[in-house]
Amino acid sequence: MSKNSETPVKKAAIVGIVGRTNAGKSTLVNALVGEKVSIVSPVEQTTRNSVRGIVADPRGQLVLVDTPGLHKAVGPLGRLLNGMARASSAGTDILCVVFDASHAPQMEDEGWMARVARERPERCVFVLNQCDRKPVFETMYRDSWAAAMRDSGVTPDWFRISALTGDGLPALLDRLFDLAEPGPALFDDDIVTDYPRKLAIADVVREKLLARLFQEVPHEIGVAVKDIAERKGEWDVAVTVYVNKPSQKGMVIGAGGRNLKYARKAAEPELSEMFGVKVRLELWVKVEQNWMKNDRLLTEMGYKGALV
Ligand SMILES: Nc1nc2c(ncn2[C@@H]2O[C@H](COP(=O)(O)OP(=O)(O)OP(=O)(O)O)[C@@H](O)[C@H]2O)c(=O)[nH]1
Ligand SMILES: [Mg+2]
Repeated sequence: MSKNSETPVKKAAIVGIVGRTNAGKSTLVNALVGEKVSIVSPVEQTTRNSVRGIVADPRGQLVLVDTPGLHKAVGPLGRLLNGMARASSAGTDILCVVFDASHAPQMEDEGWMARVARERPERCVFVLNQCDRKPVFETMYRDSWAAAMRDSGVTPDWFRISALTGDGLPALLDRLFDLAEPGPALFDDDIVTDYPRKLAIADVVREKLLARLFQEVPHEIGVAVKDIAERKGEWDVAVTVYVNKPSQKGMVIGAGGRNLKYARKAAEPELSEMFGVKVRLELWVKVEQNWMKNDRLLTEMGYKGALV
């Protein structure tokens, strides 16, 4: 046997992580990467960009593409995000559809099943997430798929996991590497994401604000990093939080500025750790009516066009 044939062939694949909003896609990506690359919250439409997380191990490299979750579209941003969600299955080698198994299947879950049956991706896995919560509606998901698949001929593997506790993740990862084809790594093995730093900082600030805001306001805030002033080992970052209406400005700021203060105090240490420099944030709230229709701002936030 030649020396070459004994060397294990490295594999590579782009894995599209799709599913309904709040299924736990970003939590899963972070758990598989082993580091936080994508923000998480109980609020719908948390993820607003395609965020790539990179898993490198001796078997090769998986590029996990976290995407905005499909939801009942409200307003121009909602429609934009749903468009991104639908487009996200294109250009991937493996499609990984994530369901929240602690709730019965909803319209958006069945929408993904119908899409899989129609588009027949060559490689596809179905992930029942949140199995640490009881009851688990596995049978209902399998029945919905049986109704959707008809004669599509697609037979996805099913996995029961908890992205929160890590249960079931090694088996899922093994399967993803099985499905991956031999090929060169797409990114350096020592990076966990190629997400631009301005967008990453804005997302962490938005995550902290979402933890303090409820109901309609979260969907109407947009966060943009305006400037990063770098000194030796220190970054001063100017951040603008856009709201849609004057009444929302006070809600975002909070009594005596407490929401902004909370967001700053929670985000600064996390960002300092993430980038290995001391990060100081300056947060401003600005009313910009219909910012979600403003192409310049949407581009600045990475929701449209080329990334900043
Ligand atoms: N108990 C439990 N909670 C989970 C699990 N996975 C995610 N969650 C929670 O579910 C909520 C939504 O998680 P995300 O990862 O933000 O969901 P998402 O699918 O990325 O949502 P969008 O970005 O809005 O599409 C968060 O509060 C998570 O902590 C899980 O396996 N078990
Ligand atoms: Mg998400």
